[in-house]
Amino acid sequence: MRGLPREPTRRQFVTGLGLVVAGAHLPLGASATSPGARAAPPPAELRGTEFDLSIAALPVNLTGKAATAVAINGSLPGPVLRWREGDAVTLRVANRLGIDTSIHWHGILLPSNMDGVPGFSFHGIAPGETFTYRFQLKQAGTYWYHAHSSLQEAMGVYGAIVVEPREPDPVAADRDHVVLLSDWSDEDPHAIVRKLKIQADYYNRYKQTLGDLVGDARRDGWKRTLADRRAWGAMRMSPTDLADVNALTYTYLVNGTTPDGNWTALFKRGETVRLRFINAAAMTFFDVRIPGLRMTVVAADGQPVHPVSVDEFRIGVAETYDVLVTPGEDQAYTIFCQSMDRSGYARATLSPRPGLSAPVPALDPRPLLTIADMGHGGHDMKAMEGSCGAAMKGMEGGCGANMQGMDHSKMDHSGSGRSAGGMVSHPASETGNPAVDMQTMSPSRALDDPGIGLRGNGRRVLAYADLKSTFADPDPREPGRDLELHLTGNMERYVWGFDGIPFSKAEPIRLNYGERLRIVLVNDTMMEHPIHLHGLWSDLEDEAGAFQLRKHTVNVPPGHIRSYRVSADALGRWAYHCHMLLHMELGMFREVRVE
Ligand SMILES: [Cu+2]
Repeated sequence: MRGLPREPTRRQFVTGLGLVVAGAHLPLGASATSPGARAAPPPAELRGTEFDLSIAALPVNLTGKAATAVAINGSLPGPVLRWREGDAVTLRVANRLGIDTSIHWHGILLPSNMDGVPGFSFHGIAPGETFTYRFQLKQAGTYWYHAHSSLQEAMGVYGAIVVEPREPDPVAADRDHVVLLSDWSDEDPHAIVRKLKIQADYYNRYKQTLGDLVGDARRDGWKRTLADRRAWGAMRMSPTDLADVNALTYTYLVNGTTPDGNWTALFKRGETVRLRFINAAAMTFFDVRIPGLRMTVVAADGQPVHPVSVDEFRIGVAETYDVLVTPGEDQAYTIFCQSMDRSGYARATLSPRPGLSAPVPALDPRPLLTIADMGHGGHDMKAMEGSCGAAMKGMEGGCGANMQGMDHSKMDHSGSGRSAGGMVSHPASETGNPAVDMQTMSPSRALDDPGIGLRGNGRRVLAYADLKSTFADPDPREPGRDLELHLTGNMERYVWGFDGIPFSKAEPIRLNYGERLRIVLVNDTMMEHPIHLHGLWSDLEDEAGAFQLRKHTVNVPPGHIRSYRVSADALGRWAYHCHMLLHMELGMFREVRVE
């Protein structure tokens, strides 16, 4: 058909890159599949208690361009490791690279010297060496593993872990498929870092245009539109900064396969299929749905939850969700995973037979951050008018001056009821600190907010509030103390930290062995930060402060405050960091020492 506003390029076909022209979407049917070579061999599935893994460079071609991945056992992702709860597993990891490497077993409870973080109770694996990991499995569920050395994780060193329960699985399914999502760049991730250091919005080419401005003004009136633009301009930020790196650089993969390659999971009509979603991306959040099917979420981060039926869920970097689907028709269904910034998608197919495909939905409209998202305690656009929820350092004349002419009658400093976090104070280390470019003043505690770009989309979207562990608080002691940490950054300098301090200048966080404490995270930035504590569980609290959900990675959206309980029941030195790989690399990292 010639009716399309713009012909898609081959790269768009292959990579699932969204068309940049607003409103132009190409349904990707079977005819779009190119005969191009598969990028890399698919992962094998390995079972048992003894495993040999080898990390080496691997030539791949994912986008039509030759590139070099770093791969485990010659596949991207590495093999799916199927373990059994209670077993002791032995994993010999051989380094065939010219530089040090490592493997970290994400979400797995184990002794700290088996955790695989170089520098902490482990030296890394030198070139030519083989390191033997050995630990006993104390848990069941869906997890994953990845390198914890330089940026190798972004180059392909990751894979899925499925730990079968010792007792019969309470979740009954006829089939079981791993759906591992990732983001691939032909460009070396170190080059991406260099560009981000020079100009943080290098990869953000979705700047609002004059046309957007006129359109917004028609809709919202010039006064409001210009006030909004002026506020963002004063912040020296862009409301389109939803992802540091987007589909112009990344190709989004399902089990190592491009959208064009159409990874396919089989089913028979009426069967219940368990899909184990793992977000192994370096920098990408995905919004996942399967048009025509409801999904019942049964586990989060490997741990069982009370079943909740949804149309869509957002999966942060490093999170996992297990869902059940029961396809009632003898037809193909698309597993559609659009990037949070709507620049592209990963795509796979659930099908009764190989070779089928279903329509691929259009990308949703690209959401814009509002000033309210930055921490007024509500997420209604009106909440920004006349309010100053987020204070931007360097804003000329302060918030008041910039908000002149705005409607102060709508001022609402109470936020939105129970979800308002109230005013927060900030650590002194943030003051006058060039590594901190903004602070939230009144962060939201809301757990029922599906998140930017998912609100009111007509679908039932999962939120953290929907997820409740099937078990009671595993350590019902009241936390003995609170540890508050602020997630901070400066987008322009592309530096990240806790409390304005990067890892290189920080003291370890010391926990007393056996204590139960509360960690409170305040997001003082405009990006999402999925925070991962190694070695210990993060027991998310509900808005009233009671135990709700056991996780290993807790996402904190912009302008939000979240708290969880931690039992310091494993001695040693543990990594604690944002799982956005480049945020971690550029400072949002701490050592937690349990002693
Ligand atoms: Cu982060």
